[in-house]
Amino acid sequence: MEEQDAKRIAGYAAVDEFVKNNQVVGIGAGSTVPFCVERIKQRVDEEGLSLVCIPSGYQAKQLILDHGLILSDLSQHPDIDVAIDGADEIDKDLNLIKGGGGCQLQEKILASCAKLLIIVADFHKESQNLGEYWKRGVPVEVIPMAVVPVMNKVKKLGGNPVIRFGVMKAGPVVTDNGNLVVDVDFGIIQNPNELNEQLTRIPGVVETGLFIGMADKVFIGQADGGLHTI
Ligand code: ABF
Repeated sequence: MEEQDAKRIAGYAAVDEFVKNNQVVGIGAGSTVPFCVERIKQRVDEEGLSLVCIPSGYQAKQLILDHGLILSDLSQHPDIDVAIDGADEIDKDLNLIKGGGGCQLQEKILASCAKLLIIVADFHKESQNLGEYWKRGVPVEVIPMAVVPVMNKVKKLGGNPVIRFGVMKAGPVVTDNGNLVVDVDFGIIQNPNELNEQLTRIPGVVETGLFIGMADKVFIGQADGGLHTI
C-alpha cells in the first residue's frame, strides 16, 4: 500500500505543477503514470482544462481513452508541451533507465518531442548510479535479424545480454515496432552517457532504455507519504 500511495503522491504532484490549460501532454506507461492520468482527469473536470494527450504506446492510449481525455498523435501534434512518464531507475544526475515495460523507443521519441520531460516514481527507484537498483539490465531494442551479433558485441562492451521473453516463456517479447528487447546487465554503470553512445553505435540497435540528460524534473513519492523532487 505504501508503494501505491507513494506513486499517487508523485503522480498528483507532477500534474499539479506542470500540466496547464491548452497544453499538449505526452503520456507514458507503467504503474505510476495511471495516477497522473487520474489527476489530469480530475483537473479537466474541475478546472475545465483543455488538453490534448499523446500516448507512448498501447497502455497509455487505453488510459487516455478510458478517462475520456482527448487522444492525438505525433503526426497531428509533433510538439509536446510536457511529457509525463515513469522510470525503472533514476540516478543523482537525473539519468534514467526506462523500458522495463518494453516501450523505450516510443517513450524516447515522445520525450524528444517534449519541451519538458517529467518523471514520476516511487521511493525504490532513486540511486546514486544506474544499475544499483534495476538489476534486470539496460533494455536494448534490437532488429530481430541482428539479435545474435548485437549480443556478441554488447558482451565485448562488458555486458551480459539476455533476450526478453514473455511471462509464459513461450516466445520473445516483440515490441510495438516489431523488434526484440535484449536486457543487458552492465552491473553498476559509471558512465551512462558513454555506454549509451557505445550501444547506439552497434548496427541493429534501434534504441536503448538509457535516457541521458532528458529528464527535467523527477517526482519521487516517499514511503512516509512525503515527496522528494530532483
Ligand atoms: C515506463 O514504465 C517504463 O519506461 C518503465 O519501465 C516503467 C516504470 O513503471 P512504474 O511506474 O510501474 O515503475 O515508464
